[in-house]
Amino acid sequence: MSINVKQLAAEKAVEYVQDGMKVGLGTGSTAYWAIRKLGERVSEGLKITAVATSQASEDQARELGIPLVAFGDIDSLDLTIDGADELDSKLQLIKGGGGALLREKIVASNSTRMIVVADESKSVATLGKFPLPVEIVPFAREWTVAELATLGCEPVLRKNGDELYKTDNGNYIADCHFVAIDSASDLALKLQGIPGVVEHGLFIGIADLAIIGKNDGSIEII
Ligand code: ABF
Repeated sequence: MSINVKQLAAEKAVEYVQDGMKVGLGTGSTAYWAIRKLGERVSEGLKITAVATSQASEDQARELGIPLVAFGDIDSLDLTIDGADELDSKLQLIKGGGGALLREKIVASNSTRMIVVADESKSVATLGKFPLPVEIVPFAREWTVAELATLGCEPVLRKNGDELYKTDNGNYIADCHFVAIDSASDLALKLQGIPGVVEHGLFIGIADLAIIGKNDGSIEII
């Protein structure tokens, strides 16, 4: 039987959750396993409250009986567990492949600690092979896409069938093909300077720990 490395990493991360914590629930197929394990621990008596980063995670948590609160009803979170599309050795991340980057960044930034959970294919020397998701305002989409292209990437508006993909916040996503990002922090500053950009998928200085499930069944912690 092959090992589920996403599950391995996610379940290790859930060991960091303690009674009384306010927990941010990530999105995606790795965060799914963390939420599942949390649900198990809640059914065994763990007392937590949680904030979800997407409708999908909220639905899963509700089904498992994890007590949920709205982000606006709490001051801050203790711990967020979330996946990533790419991560490097400095714990810089690309996120947003699942489309939930804005809420993910808000929740992670308001958490005392963020743990990234991933399988080893996500770990890279240089970020950028995975197209960087950038959430943009529909009103200015052509102009914003043209501005993104001046940063040296090929932006492609994400689609859902024949329609443009809409985030949980009603915005569009431009997937920016860079190939390699030399300085993630410089790029983050440039992206923040484009008015039509709502948020981008570079997470810099946000993650505190990465738990990586490896194909040989071991776990690497960065
Ligand atoms: C979310 O889910 C993301 O920000 C990232 O896009 C994605 C990772 O997905 P998976 O764990 O399914 O590979 O965490």
